[in-house]
Amino acid sequence: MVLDLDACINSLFQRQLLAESVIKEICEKTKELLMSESNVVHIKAPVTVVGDIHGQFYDLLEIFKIGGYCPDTNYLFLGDYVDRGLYSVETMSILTCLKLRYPERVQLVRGNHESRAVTQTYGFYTECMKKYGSAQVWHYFTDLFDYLTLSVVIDNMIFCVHGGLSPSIHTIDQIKVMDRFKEIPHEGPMADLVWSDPDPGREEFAVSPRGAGYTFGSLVVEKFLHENGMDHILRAHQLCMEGFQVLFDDQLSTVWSAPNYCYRCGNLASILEVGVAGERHFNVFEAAPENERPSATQAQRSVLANGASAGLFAGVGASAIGNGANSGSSNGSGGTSVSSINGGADFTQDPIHYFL
Ligand SMILES: [Mn+2]
Repeated sequence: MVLDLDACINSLFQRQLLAESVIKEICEKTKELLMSESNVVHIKAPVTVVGDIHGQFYDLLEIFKIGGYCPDTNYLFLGDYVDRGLYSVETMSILTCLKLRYPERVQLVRGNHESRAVTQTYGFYTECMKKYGSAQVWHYFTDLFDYLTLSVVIDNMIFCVHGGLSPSIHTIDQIKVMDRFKEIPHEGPMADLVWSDPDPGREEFAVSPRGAGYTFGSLVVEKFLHENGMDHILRAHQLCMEGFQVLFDDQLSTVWSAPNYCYRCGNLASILEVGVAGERHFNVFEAAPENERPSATQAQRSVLANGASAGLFAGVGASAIGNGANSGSSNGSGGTSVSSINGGADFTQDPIHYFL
């Protein structure tokens, strides 16, 4: 059977899951596509930049409503597509389809949650088990994660990454020669790119309270931009109550795209529109109204609609709906990995860890 990506995208927009065999094929094809991408993908403005989504699929649909649909709007997603929210599967499915359908117009950067260890603890693994009855879909997507690029440069001016800078990376050329096709290591330059955070109270690098990556200050940012001939760093990874934050005399921005994070933080979200002249505009938005009642009725409707839709349906009910935002903290091995990433702290005691 020929893969009909437009049909897949349509059914996802109608809140219907794809069949496991379809996800397998999409992931295999997308891996091939990503394999040829550099660790630093160069793109041109205009582009709309999206920060953390964390499985908040209804809010992602809102983003397309606000920012425009593909391929009319070019998108750069900065990672953390999965975990925390109730719809990581739908979120990853639609983003993967869009990347495969419009490879030049959609860029997907890897976040620290695009990892086997982290997704076993923070929801994605459990969600895959609930929605498909096996871990296959989780395997397809987490294998795909190993191929996601690490950074994007817009018009040779704006360096974009999920987390931030690394004490062992001085030039963008150094990123280009890294071996990225693997699980995110616990330390080293690849870990730093997805885990680090800016610290406006400092000038240099310091140990990160996350237990992975570093915090970095004003001098680090200035030096990196100067040495690489760039004028801005754009990243995600940190909850911003106003949806975004601009630091270091307009040299670094954080964009956060999960409104009312975990369905309870009460924060705003934003997408950042970068114009052809390099101008930056944060488009701020609130949580989508659909989030208020992700009811069992809704899940049932989705199952019924799926049953009649030409074999795209997964065959297992969308039963993760209504199970609470943090469904996945029970996996022993995942918990151990993440605890060690976090310097031994037992984050599983706290239902929401804003640090991750
Ligand atoms: Mn993150």
